[in-house]
Amino acid sequence: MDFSDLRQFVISGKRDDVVNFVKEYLETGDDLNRILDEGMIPAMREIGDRFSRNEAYVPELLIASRAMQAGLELIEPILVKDGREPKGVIAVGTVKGDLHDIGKNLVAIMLKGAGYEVMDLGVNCDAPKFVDAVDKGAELIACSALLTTTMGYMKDVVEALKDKDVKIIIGGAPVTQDFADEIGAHGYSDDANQAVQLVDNLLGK
Ligand code: B1M
Repeated sequence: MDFSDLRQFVISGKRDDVVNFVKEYLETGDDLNRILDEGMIPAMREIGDRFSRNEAYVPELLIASRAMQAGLELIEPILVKDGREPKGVIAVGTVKGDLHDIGKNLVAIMLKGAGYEVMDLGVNCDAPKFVDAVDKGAELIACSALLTTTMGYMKDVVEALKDKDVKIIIGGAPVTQDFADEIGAHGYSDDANQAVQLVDNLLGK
């Protein structure tokens, strides 16, 4: 299967074409990861690179992300099977000041697909919101940031949770393992699939 058409549809924000491509791909029954890893994720990287070169602007980023989100909505019900006893409760959120949610949504979908109950805290989450999630039963916090200007806030989240019995993992394009170590997070992952393995390990599942 050639994913260049799909990449082009995402880059140019052609939502209906993305939806049709994903529907057709789903009928083949092939590996779902390919549609993400060879199609939609590299397309978002490409539009980001164009933005860096001043060849694309915020509206283009926005329509591309809406097109990708439409594709993700079709994939989610296939990955997520209901009716199982959850393996644990995870709260996912993008930190304060940051509105990027596609990576966070992907992490939420993969965790649900792996059998976790997910509390999706959304974007622009301040530290009290993460604390509240722990008070409501979250055993692990998964924090996302896409901006170098917002990743620092993850330290505030770790600080706010230091007296709680909870694990914290972080991720997002500018985040690294060194940064996770520096702020005292329990783990770091650079993609959504790896995040599931990390969560399994940290919660002993
Ligand atoms: Co923005 N943006 N953006 N943007 N945007 C980036 C991040 C940027 C790198 C683009 C660029 O310059 N090349 C740049 C950041 C530069 C920097 O800080 N170094 C940038 C900028 C500058 C901005 C604005 C400031 C632009 C402006 O207004 N002038 C602004 C900020 C708004 C704000 O948040 N306050 C802005 C706005 C936007 C839109 C709203 C238009 C839109 C977001 C829409 C949305 O999310 N609903 C947008 C987009 C789409 C992007 C790019 C193009 C794509 C991001 C994306 O969705 N990627 C991005 C360029 C890029 O990343 N190369 C860019 C696909 C997604 C699947 O990948 O989120 O990285 P990602 O998730 C990955 C991993 O990181 C990991 O798993 C996923 C893969 O499996 N992961 C985790 C993510 N979170 C995790 C959490 C975990 C574990 C793994 O658990 C702990």
